[in-house]
Amino acid sequence: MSDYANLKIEKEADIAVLTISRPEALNALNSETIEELDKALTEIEADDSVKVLILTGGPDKKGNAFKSFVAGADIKEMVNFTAPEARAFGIKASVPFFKLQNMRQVTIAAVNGFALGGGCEIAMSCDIRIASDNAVFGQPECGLGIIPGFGGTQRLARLVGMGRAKEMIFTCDNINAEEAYRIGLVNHVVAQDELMNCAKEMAKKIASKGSYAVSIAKAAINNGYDMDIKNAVEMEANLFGVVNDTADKKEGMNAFIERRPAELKDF
Ligand code: DAK
Repeated sequence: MSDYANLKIEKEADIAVLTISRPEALNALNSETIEELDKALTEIEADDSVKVLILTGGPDKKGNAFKSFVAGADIKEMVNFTAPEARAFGIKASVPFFKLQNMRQVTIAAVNGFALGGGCEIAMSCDIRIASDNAVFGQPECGLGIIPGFGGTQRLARLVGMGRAKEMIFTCDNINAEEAYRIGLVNHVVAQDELMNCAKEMAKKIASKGSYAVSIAKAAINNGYDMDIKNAVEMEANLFGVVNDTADKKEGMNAFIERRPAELKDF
């Protein structure tokens, strides 16, 4: 993997951990970080050995690892944007955000502190969110005179329902991890020192399944979500036909019949 100024990538077996690291700005997303994210996600997606990606935030400048996941887009960069620059920034950022959502690997956000604005939005672009018990979520953009622009007006409503999304976006009130769990914004809340273990255990469990099947299931869920049910179920049937012809299907089903563990080959 390449070297990055604001990202760290570590690999443990078939799991990659991508850490956004701008200690001086609570990991806020500036243009450089967004460009790096795009490049890193392209590299990770092309790496056959990676089955699950965990996204997290690095420590702040005092070394506190649970201060911030991502404190939003970089306000100090955005403050002087012209309208064309703001538009270009949004277009640039939409690419890695969609990559997280649609890449073939499963993406898990391990949310270790503030997930505000673009931080909440990047977590929502991942497949699954696990939060430390001190995590804070919010969409403060309307208080800055802007609106969520990395998909927040769309993904938040899809995850928690329109009423709760509107309340969070219009009031700019932050919510804590328990409330985020209660409304379905996060899948699990765990103690701070359990966060990475929990994310890695889930990643290992997902990686132990047929990764080709998992990636096709991810595509089926994502693509079907905005379709009408009839077309979505037809699309699912077509994808079922694709996985029906794999070595993993033969092995998975024969292993069940022969009462032995399956040895899946990911194709
Ligand atoms: N940008 C830049 N710097 C930030 C930052 C941010 N989002 N958040 C924190 N920092 C910096 C602080 O300025 C401070 O730097 P120094 O003063 O030490 O140099 C350092 O990080 C530590 O922060 P604090 O001193 O403020 O730490 P506290 O514990 O007191 O407070 C906090 C933590 C997270 C509550 C506070 O820092 C805060 O409220 N931060 C801003 C949170 C926020 O409003 N985030 C949303 C940003 S708006 C677009 C698409 C999307 C977006 C924009 C455009 N287009 C399509 C064009 C997205 C917008 C957003 O995300």
